[in-house]
Amino acid sequence: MTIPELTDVHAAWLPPEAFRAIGTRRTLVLGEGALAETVHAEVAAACARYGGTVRRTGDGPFDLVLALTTAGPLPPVAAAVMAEAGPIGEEGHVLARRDGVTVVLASAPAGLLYGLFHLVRLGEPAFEAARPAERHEPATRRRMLDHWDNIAVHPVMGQVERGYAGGSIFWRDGVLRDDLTRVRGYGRLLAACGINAIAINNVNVHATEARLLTDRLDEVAAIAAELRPYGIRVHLSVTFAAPIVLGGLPTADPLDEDVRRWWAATTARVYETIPDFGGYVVKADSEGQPGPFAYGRSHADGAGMLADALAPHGGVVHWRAFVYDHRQDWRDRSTDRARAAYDHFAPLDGRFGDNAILQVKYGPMDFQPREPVSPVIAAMPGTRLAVELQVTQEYTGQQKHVCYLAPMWREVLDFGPWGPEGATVADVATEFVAVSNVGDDLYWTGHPLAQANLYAFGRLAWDPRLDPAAILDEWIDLTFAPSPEPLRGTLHTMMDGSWRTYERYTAPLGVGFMVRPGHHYGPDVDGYEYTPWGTYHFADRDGVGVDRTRATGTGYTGQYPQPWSDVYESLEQCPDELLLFFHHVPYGHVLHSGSTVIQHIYDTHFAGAEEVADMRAHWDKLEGLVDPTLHARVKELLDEQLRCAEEWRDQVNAYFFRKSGVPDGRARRIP
Ligand code: GCW
Repeated sequence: MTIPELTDVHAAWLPPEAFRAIGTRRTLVLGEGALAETVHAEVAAACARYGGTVRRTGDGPFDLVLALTTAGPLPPVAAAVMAEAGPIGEEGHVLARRDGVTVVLASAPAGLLYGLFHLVRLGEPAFEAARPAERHEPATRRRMLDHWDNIAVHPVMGQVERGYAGGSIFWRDGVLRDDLTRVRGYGRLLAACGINAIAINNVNVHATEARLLTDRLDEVAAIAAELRPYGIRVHLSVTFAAPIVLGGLPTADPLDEDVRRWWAATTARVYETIPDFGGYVVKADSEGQPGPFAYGRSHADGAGMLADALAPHGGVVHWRAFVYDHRQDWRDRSTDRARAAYDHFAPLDGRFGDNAILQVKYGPMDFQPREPVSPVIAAMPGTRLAVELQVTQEYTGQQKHVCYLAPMWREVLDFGPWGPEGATVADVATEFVAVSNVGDDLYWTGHPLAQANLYAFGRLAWDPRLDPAAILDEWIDLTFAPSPEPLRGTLHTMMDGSWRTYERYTAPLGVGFMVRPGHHYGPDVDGYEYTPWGTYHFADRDGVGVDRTRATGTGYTGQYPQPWSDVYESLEQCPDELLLFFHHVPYGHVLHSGSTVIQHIYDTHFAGAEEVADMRAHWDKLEGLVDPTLHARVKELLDEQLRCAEEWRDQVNAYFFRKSGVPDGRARRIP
């Protein structure tokens, strides 16, 4: 096992400096297994740089002991910690410091690896005061990223669908990259924030990519080999039509015996090649992808067939709930895209097996900067649910805009589907999945500050109760180590509120979209208004918003349990930030904030653009305090963010001024 030396890419949150505290110590690594070897190699590399020592046996003295509880005679200090700690879960670890020795104990090698990265996050304080034994365990077993990478460059979507960070780290122009060192480095970054699974290819599975399941399986195996030393299992997006397009069968009917046999045999071959393969991801009957509806079968039938093929090998299927009519008639006011996932899936609760996981986007539409939480999450108590987030910034500035998303995810995770006192989304979700924002870019994520979103997703997937502001500081401290002031505080100020800033200058009050069709960047208020996509705002001279009430609208509010069903139904109670998602209101409607809807639109759009100007001014002050290339990249992107925010401001304000004829109460210039 060698630590990947990446010279042509930014170190992200693992610069050498992050290992200084460990690299200057005398360390004992006790335990066997591939991931224990990784831990040893990491410590050895840090010691080679900073002058410390690492041993696999002996009496010490040691400053740091990283040990498996099964590793035979533990040094007395570690044995004492073990007695205090009690049982430790498979990926968990216990951290303590006593008698001048820092001890990390785990019952399995994966726990040791996460314990090591915990020390990296702590830095020097891990070796200072005594600490009682603290136990750290992930909240969920699987913490997963989905890549929407293609093998062959797609004529419209490119190498990575909704990718804003260059090409794919796996494939280039139709072939697997020769040098996969960066994939290994990626695995290392992911392990350091707690992620342990990746689906490597796009859920829209095109002809070339379909073959990863069969004759291109060696490519999947090669990627898996790079990620394995960091405890990451590989999953594959497969096409539901695989028995036809790869197997030559006349049907893909999930209840057909030949089809079922084909999947069983094909899956067995996958496991012969990749014994720790994670499983399949499926987008079926969605945006043109094939699925069980063609055979009059349900999504439970489809998922069940794949779950059965995977079960003997310990694999899982992630079945996406993103199923809706993308060819709707905009004149038809009865069809509501927001209703679709619930209408399709809620009746199937209890029909997905133990190794089938229903993967639900956090909102009912499509990764907008503001949506209510999907009602599917409350509706399927008998189903394993993965809540899907989007780290790639499709609708949140495409990695040209600073938009730190963890505060939005915090709101989603804290939402109580049965009311503020009850269980939260974080309690209900079996696991968290997010669409990755990584490509072959120098900074991994295009915008260097977009790395924070990837890091924060991993940390929240590990512990969904973490505070986004604390995660942000953790990320800043690691990435810009030693991050002196004013660097630390300035970055925090720029990023912490950036999602709300983004919300202010884009679509108002939860109505969503208003983006340019197709690529989804920049404003176009009516861009989707007369299209088949089901994403409308219904603005006219009198008002704006979508009536989703039971009384007079699409009835979507009825998909929520109480109290939300009534809260969202009620014009008086509906929270301001979601008002236009649920109600069509006159421009003069007065919000809880005291402002009218039209004045709110003007005020937030002026404020949002001003906040971006402030952000840019803050960044200018950091010149000379961060790497000049990174500074220049962010500066250039902030110029673009400001240009774009002003364009949003002016288009949205002008649009609503022209529709409503209501002037700005503060008489600012609206073009
Ligand atoms: O947000 C939409 C994107 C599509 C994507 C789809 C999905 C992969 O615009 O590009 O397809 O969601 O989640 O399947």
